[in-house]
Amino acid sequence: MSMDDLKTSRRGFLMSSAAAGGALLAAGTARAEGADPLITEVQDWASGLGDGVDATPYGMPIEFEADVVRRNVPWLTADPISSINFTPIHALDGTITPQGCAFERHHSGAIELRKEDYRLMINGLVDKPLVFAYADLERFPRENHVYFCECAANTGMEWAGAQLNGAQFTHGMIHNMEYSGVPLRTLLEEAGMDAAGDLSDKWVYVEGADASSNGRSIPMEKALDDVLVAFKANGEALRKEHGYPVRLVVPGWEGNMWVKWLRRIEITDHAVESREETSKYTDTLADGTSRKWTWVMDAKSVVTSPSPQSPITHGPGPLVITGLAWSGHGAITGVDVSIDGGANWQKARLAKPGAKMALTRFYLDIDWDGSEMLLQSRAHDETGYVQPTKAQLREVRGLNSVYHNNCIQTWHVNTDGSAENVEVS
Ligand SMILES: Nc1nc2c(c(=O)[nH]1)N[C@H]1C(S)=C(S)[C@@H](COP(=O)(O)O)O[C@H]1N2
Ligand SMILES: [Mo]
Repeated sequence: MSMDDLKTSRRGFLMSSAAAGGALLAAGTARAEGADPLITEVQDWASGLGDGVDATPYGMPIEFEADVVRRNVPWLTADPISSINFTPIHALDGTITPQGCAFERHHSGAIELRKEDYRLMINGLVDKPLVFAYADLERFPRENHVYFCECAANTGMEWAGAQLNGAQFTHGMIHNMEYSGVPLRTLLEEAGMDAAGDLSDKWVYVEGADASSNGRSIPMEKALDDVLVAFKANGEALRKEHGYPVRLVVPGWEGNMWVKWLRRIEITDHAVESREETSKYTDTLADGTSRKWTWVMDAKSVVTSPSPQSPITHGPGPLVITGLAWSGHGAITGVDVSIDGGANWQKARLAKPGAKMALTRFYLDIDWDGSEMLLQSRAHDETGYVQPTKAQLREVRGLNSVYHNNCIQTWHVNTDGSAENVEVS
């Protein structure tokens, strides 16, 4: 058999098997009717050599994925130092956020702090004030946990109406990582808490080494429960922008309490009422009074695709609808998806059973008829709580709020597959 014969017969085999693939991939089948050079021709990448193993000692995503990056909305803040950027949730799948595209929120910029220069002080109502060097922290028994971190301002621009056109911008102040660290409880016990007496009315005040210090008061009950002093995320050292070398992880509670570049922990008999827990991160109600101590992030979800930055690029037929759900009160137990603006709901498939205070990935696999959709998702958590509509939230909270907006999001999907942010309240 000549080389040409071989090529012809191979091509024949591939084409017929592609055709046998059948209805599911209609567009692919149509293309296979002509000779597809990607199948029939020897390609450059198959006729030379690739990079050697030493080309990239620490790998970056391939250039074709250059779009999957954090993005800033410049008009939101006066400058990029005290600012926020957003995780490209519209382009990710699964639940773990790679550190390199996990949102950042700084009040005075991301500082560079060497492990050698790192000190963590525990003082206040302790038996013996202590200072830990980084290497000291590594000698305490460690735990691993996956948790989401959501800024309380996530979705905050959407109170008055549909505002930012993309899931990255409406819901991207969130990341979800596997942390390795020492329970805060262990370090507090090392310092001794007899001096504090009755712990039930005590607090810990935590602050960072950056100029903003971002001080927050945490009730002792939470401090002794599941708070972690973390130094690794997704297996590797924290990135500078996420608090290298050590940050606080406060599961289920608003991102502001997750103090980065953690410098000091003070046991107190009162809440400090710092800037970050009075003039900021409180919710002004309709009557002008404010809610405070709104620590827990309520259950929430969003369809990440299709969405404005992730339009449908194929015609009618099989369509994967997917998104994320989470709750600061525990595990997600279910997610409903509506394609008609909340008139009818279908149960989505959870990729894995919900885990406490961690992102849950959901899918709804539909046969799209090509007509317009008003896409929504609605989360349920283990407490029985159901994610509210925008109207329900406004009824309780009024229109003055910024933080803690966990309402149902709507994407209007057009017949051409493009999508936009709309309000269905
Ligand atoms: N020291 C310090 N910790 C901080 C902040 C800060 O500016 N300085 N920002 C807080 C806020 S408002 C949020 S939402 C989270 C964001 O964490 P990230 O930058 O890892 O996404 O960190 C919190 N911890
Ligand atoms: Mo935040």
